[in-house]
Amino acid sequence: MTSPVSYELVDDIGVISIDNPPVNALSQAVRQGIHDAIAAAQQDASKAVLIICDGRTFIAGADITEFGKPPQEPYLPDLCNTIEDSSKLVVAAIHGTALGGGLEVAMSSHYRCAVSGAKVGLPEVKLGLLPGAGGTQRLPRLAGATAALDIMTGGNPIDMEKAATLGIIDHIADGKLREAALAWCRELVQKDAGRRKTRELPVATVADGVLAEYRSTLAKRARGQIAPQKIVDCVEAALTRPFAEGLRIEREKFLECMQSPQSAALRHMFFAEREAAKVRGLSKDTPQRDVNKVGVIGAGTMGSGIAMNFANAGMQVVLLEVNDEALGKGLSIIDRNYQGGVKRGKMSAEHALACRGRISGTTDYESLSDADLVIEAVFENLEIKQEVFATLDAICRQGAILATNTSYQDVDRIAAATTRPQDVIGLHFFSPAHIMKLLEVVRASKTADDVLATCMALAKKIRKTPVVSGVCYGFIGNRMLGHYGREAQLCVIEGATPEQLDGAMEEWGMAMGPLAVFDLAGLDVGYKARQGLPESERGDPRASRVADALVEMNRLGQKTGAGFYRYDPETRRRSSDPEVQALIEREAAALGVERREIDAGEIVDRLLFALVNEGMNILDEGIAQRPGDIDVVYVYGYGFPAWRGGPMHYADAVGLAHVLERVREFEQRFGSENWTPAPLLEKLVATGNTLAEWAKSSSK
Ligand code: 3H9
Repeated sequence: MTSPVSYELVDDIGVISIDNPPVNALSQAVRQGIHDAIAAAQQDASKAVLIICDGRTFIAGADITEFGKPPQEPYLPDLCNTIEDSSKLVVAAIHGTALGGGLEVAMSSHYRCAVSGAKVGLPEVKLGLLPGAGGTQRLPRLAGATAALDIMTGGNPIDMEKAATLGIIDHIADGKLREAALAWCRELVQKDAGRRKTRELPVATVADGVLAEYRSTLAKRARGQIAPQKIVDCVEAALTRPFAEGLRIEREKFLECMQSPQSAALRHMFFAEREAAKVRGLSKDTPQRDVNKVGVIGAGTMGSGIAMNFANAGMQVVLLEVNDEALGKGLSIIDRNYQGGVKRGKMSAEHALACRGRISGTTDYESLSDADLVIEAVFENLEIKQEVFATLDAICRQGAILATNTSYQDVDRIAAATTRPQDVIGLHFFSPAHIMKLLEVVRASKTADDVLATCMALAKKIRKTPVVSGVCYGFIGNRMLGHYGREAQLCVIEGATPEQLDGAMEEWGMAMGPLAVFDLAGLDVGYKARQGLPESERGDPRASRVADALVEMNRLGQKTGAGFYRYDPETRRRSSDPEVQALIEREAAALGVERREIDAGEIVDRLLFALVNEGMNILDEGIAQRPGDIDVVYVYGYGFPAWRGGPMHYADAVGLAHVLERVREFEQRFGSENWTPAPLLEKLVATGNTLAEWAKSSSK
């Protein structure tokens, strides 16, 4: 097998080139190749050594696919020390993204140059890890402890301007990187620049209390996560101990992180997100339709947010409403959102203006006749949606993609209102649509392959994380949520207060408890959805008693200042409300429920295993392609903590046998209406398989 690393002498510079697509990850072969090339350079006529990469990027990190397997020599921390100890001067030349182990290799080099568009970062924290090849010790020496903490605990890459200011990059290369870097190497040799070992640089001390303050901020910002706190421990070691001792501490903490369930969950999410973008049975070279002009029907909160996504990605958008007043309201929502983005520093005023300039409004369907994609975001009512699609069928050009943003309705029935069901698809955005990352792409029974392929690619263009769902009531996310929400509300009827209920879920890691989420979304949304269903399909009638009563009292949630909680009009802080407690107790009495203490363990298990059990049914029916897709839906759309890995990974992590045991116990206690073990769960437990194993075998 040929090595992904080559070494050659270009005059008096030894050039180490790495070519390991797609992102030049530091696999064993790459590490070995660099190791051998550095060894060769010690013996030859080179005066300096250049490390450079082919393809789209400098090394983007350790090879994540090797994690969890027995480690193979040469180990990355040793390789970094070998580079730093080289008797020949070593220069790293960066393009694309030098991330994780990639930046650690660069920081072990004696000098670093980069093209101006490159980025550097230490994103290990996003995998539940810390930089484990000297990064926690070298970065504080180059950039100072505070900047290093920001970079390592945030995990986001920084641009060259910042990297150069912080002293991470020494030289910005103009023109072609290879030539420019070679020229700079020669300049360094001529100047007799000498080997500048990062490990020998002093670390500037920080004021008393800085680390303690950092720890307490992280305890809130990264609640429940272990890696960020361990990064602070390592920086403390960099500040107070000799380099070698710091490296030893880093190694110890890195291994603790690597073995943690949190890192396993986050690594699972990394691959699940990328896997979700792939549609089984759809070949990579499925043709795609051109989408330049987008129509959005309905300028409510949802439609306005949807329009912004496409404008932000450079497409022309026409927003349609029934009358000028509604249209004006929608356009002012958009103006406010852009102003908010500029105020929060998310985009420049010029960029916001350019994006806003791509959105125009209309009340005339004819304006959509030349659109390449039209997304309907009107009222959640099947008949109204069918009418809209019949109109679109009459007006839109042949080949236009007709999408519905419905959260619940049957996309096949919507498609049947047209003469071109092959062009119809569901694009389910999550509120606020210009911010939330998730996009459920609903493949109806007649959706054409090129329509699906186009929408998956388009999702990436508008910076969403797409997940394909089949057609069913609520698709993946909301169908499962129905079960989670039911258990939440039943726990409240049976004895938990709203604060206990939400507190238990937030303590476990959810961004927000379910009742607070209902209040945020508006209690009228669920109310209307329930009213739209025949009584036989509304689920356990006891569950929604309190929510229905709240809506009837015009307590619709945050928008009316009160729902399950009261909200401070200024800060939106929630507080408990004795009136709600009295209502809950009245409803419980009316249902003949004797209220009892419910502990956090029961709350968490009932809510999460209700999700998991329904997730199993969704997999069995082929609504979701794989368990990881469901996890992506929950992490990106429902505030599920990524470090728990999504509900399906969580089920594997606690053990499917345990999940089944609890589901059976709940079936006995609460009845089989709500708690029938999913056949797939029973099957997997009977065969002793995990969901991950099942997913692997069913993808073959
Ligand atoms: C680390 O370095 C630890 C060290 O401190 C210490 C060690 C001792 N490994 O994202 P994309 C695959 S931890 C293996 O779609 P983009 C990815 O799965 C690491 N595979 O492209 C996908 O495969 P497929 C720290 C990797 O252009 C393909 O490459 N580094 C790795 O949108 C394309 O990926 C990171 O955490 C990897 N490291 O974005 C960086 N990275 O085509 C992680 C990617 O089969 N990577 N793949 O689905 C990224 O953030 C993005 O991939 C990157 C490119 C920004 C580089």
